[in-house]
Amino acid sequence: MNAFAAVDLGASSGRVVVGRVGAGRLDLTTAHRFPNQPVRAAGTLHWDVLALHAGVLAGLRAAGPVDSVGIDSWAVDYGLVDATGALLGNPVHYRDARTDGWRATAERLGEQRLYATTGLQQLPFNTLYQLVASAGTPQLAAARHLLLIPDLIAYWLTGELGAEETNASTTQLYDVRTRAWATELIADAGLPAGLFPPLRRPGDRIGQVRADAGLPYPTEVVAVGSHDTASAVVGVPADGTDFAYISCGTWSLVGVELDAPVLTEASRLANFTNEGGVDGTIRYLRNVMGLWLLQECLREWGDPDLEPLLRAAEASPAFGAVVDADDPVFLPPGGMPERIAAYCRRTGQAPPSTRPAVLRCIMDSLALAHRRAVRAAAELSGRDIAVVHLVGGGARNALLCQLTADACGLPVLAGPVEATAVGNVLVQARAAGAVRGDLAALRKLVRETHELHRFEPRADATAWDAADGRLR
Ligand code: LFR
Repeated sequence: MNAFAAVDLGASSGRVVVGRVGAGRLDLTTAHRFPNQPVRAAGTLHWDVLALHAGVLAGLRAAGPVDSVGIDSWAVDYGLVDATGALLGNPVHYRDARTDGWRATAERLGEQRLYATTGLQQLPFNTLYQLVASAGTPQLAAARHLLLIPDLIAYWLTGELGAEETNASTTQLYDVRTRAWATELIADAGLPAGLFPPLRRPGDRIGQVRADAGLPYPTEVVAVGSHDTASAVVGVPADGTDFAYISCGTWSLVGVELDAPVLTEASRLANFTNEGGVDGTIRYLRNVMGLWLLQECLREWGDPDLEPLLRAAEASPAFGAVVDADDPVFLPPGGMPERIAAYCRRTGQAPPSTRPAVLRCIMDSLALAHRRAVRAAAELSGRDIAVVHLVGGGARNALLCQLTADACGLPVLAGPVEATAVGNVLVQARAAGAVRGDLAALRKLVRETHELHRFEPRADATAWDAADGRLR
């Protein structure tokens, strides 16, 4: 069997997973897992990217001989390198407040023009707004190449510069119609055109791993859907096209897979994004705040055991309080239980008074946000949806899966938890000839090799309608 290493960097941890692929076989084992701890220094929230790279190298050593390595991570963030290839400072975390003034940039460049060109949702942390926020700094002046996080790790491993296009499509500097860098927009934003390296596609060979990486075996790096959500969507075990997906981890990415972008005014106003998927597909989706709300509460409470808390949340009354999970007040780190309470007070609701009640509020609110996004995706794209696939860490959370089925009024098929690593491995395996076929064929292999959990909607639609009404 062929073996492939998937490097998957997430907002709270990274992992190196080895996928063994053969006829009808797809086995994953985690070789190494390491924390990803953002660091605030001099008022700026950074990624500790050298610690991440050290974790990647340790993981690749632990993985043993592999045919190739594929790298994915969260989107939008980048490192800048100078003419000698040296990294200019630590990459800044997308949750840093430096982009708070993003609206002025959007207005200057024109919101409609931005959407018509890039098809991207407005998120304060889009690469465009991060770069504009750093205009005039010596760092930007010295920069020769912008490397998105997976491209930076690939550069360190191989010495090759490039920009993988699923992730490039999240920058708001990429033209979704021509599938190339949006050169006019880049110029109008006052950014140097030369900063953006040539694009590469999932499945492209990037290069041999350098000897000084110290791996005890020779291997090469192959481009995958380097935006983690692009890899996760490959790993969605859907049969046919009438499905929505929720890639549920720190974020919930909720949407459908399309052949062409939806660039209508209604779509722009609904803040739906058209991100590039593997094989030229479009990931038409919305960012929902996701398990971040839960993770931040747990962090604040000193990381108690989640299972008993979730059981207590399940037993707590439904709809005690609900929040709009998409409200930007929930974006920055810190003080999450208090921010939820403040939101409730502001909207005339009694704040949840126990930890299980806070968790229940989060679960109900996330399920409601999932419902709104699934329905809007169907409406705006004209796609019929018969089933919702929920993949990623959230697939372990039976309460959230059940509430999502109830709220959407659709069956939820949960799993795989490791959809991102699955998608990363499958794109490498196909490039190596170990599996063949289109996304449908890859997904068939995922269905055949992974157990899924099915959640049927329970008939209480009116209660969800009422809760939704409370938020409007
Ligand atoms: C999920 C994700 C989302 C992106 C967010 C920030 O991990 O990649 O798709 O919007 O992180 O980069």
